[in-house]
Formats: sequence, structure tokens, C-alpha cells
Amino acid sequence: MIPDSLVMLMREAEQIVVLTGAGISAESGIPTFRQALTGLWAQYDPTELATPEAFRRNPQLVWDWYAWRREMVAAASPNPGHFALVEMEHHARQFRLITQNVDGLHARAGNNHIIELHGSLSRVCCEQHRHPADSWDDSAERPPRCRICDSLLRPDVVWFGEALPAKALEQAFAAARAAALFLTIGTSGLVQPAASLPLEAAQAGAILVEVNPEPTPLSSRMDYILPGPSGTILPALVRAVWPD
Ligand code: BJW
Repeated sequence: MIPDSLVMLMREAEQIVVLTGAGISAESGIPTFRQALTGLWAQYDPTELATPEAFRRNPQLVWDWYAWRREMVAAASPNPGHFALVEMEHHARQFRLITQNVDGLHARAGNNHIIELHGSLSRVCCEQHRHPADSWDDSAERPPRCRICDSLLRPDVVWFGEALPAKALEQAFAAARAAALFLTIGTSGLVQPAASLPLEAAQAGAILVEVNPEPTPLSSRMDYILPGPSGTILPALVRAVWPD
């Protein structure tokens, strides 16, 4: 299942860089971003809720959607795919993990070198000045208001049309350019600028590997495709490369 040539390349790679998307958390029971929602949220399209316009139009709806997701993530656990990346970090000479996910499951699994491109569900800040809020009471007004400037609180995540955190973005592109081997795991490769990272890595000479049960717009650029769920493929990959 894992080509011998890939095993050798991974063993010898000076720096392994990984980009993850929602697919790696699918086996933890967290729906992917472009998967239709079920239950209470079935009538909404996530790509239409994750926008500043949606928040301006209906802040309570967007706040409640994130509260629901925060609870779902708190009840979930990292899966074998997350844990395989902890092993990979342990064995690789140098390792960087770039994630588009806001669920914090990589950190909970035990990875150390994580670059979060799209923020974090666990942080909340105010709409106007991005003042961080450590605690909030949403029993009265939802969203609650910032204690400093009275603007509405929002999740500290990156919505469409918003700039990614400058430092994280800079670190991610630097890591991509330094990669000997770049793994793209569980992402549809549709959202920029994250989707440009594998191409930046390839331009600088990296070998590209994709782990995904479905083909993506990035698939044609890959050197290796490992089709299947990351919770199965990644543990098999780590076992093949570092058997002991
Ligand atoms: C499995 C699996 C299993 C299933 N195992 N795999 C250039 C060209 C065109 C457009 C743009 C461009 N540059 C910028 C844009 C606009 C826009 C964009 O990219 N639009 C495209 C959709 C066309 N980008 C932006 O707006 C970005 N901002 C920006 O560029 O700002 C510029 C600026 C500069 C200065 C000032 C101001 C502005 C921001 C993008 C922010 C994205 N935010 C979100 C929400 C985050 C918060 C939240 O989670 O609510 O990020 S949207 C959503 O998409 C989320 C995800 O991180 C992101 C990527 O999704 P992902 O992870 O790929 O998930 P899915 O669901 O799409 O795919 C899952 C995959 O898993 C699938 O392939 C499955 O097959 C697979 N899978 N089970 C492995 N078991």
C-alpha cells in the first residue's frame, strides 16, 4: 500500500512539512467543512456562515453555530490520524505541522510544532478591536459584548475575505519552501492561500504527497497519492517508514 520509494524519501527527508484540513478530524466525528450539516444546522451552508457578512446580518446565528461546534469538539477526541502525526514529529529530522483546522485536536494529540492558519475555536475576541476575551456570559445577550469596548464578541477564526494571521502565514510559507517532503492531508485544496502551500513547496523542490479518500484540484500536482481515510493511511505510513 505504501510505495517503497516513498518510504525511503520520508526516512531521508531533512524536513517534513504537513498541511491538514477538516478531513483529518472526520474520523473524530467532526463534520468536514464542505460536508452537508445534519440535525439543527441542516438548512445552513457552512461556507455561508463563516463570513463577516453572515455575522453582520445575523450575529446570534453565527455565534450559536460556533458554540455548537465548540461543544462538539470538546466532546471529541483525536483519532489515529492525529496520533500518527505525533509519531511523525517524533521521528522526522525536522517537522512542521500547518493546519487549517480550528478544532485544536493536533495539540490535544500531542504535536508541538503547529502553525494555525485559520485561528482557533477556543479563542474569542471582539469584533471591533480584536480584544481577547478569556471568559464570557452568553446567558443574557448572544453574542455577549466586549468588556473593554462594548462591541460584539466573535470567534477568533479567519472568515472568507479576512487576512490570515501574518506571522502564521509567514511561517507557513517559509516552512513550505524549506520542505523536502510536503504532505497534504484531508483538505479539499479549494481555499486560498492555504491551497498554494503545496505548490510553493514543489516549486522549491519538495516531493508532494496527498492523503485523501477523494481526488482534489491538487491531485494532478502530486508525486504520490495515498487514497483513503487518514485514520488508516497515516498509521500505516508511519509504521512503514519507522517500523520500530
Ligand atoms: C478526508 C476524510 C478522511 C474526508 N481522511 N480526508 C485566490 C483565488 C481565489 C480566491 C481567493 C484567492 N485568495 C483569496 C481568495 C478568497 C478566499 C478563497 O480561498 N476562496 C475560495 C473558496 C475560492 N480566501 C480567503 O478569503 C482567505 N483570506 C484571504 O485570502 O484574505 C486576503 C486578505 C489580505 C489582506 C487583507 C484582507 C484580506 C481566508 C480564508 C479563510 C477560510 N476560513 C474557513 C473558516 C475558518 C473558521 C471555521 O472553521 O469556521 O476555513 S472556510 C473553511 O475552508 C475553513 C477550512 O479551514 C477551509 C478549508 O477547508 P478544508 O479543510 O479543505 O475542508 P473541506 O471540507 O473543504 O475538505 C475536506 C476534505 O477532507 C475533502 O477533500 C474530503 O475528501 C477529505 N476527507 N474524510 C482524509 N477520513
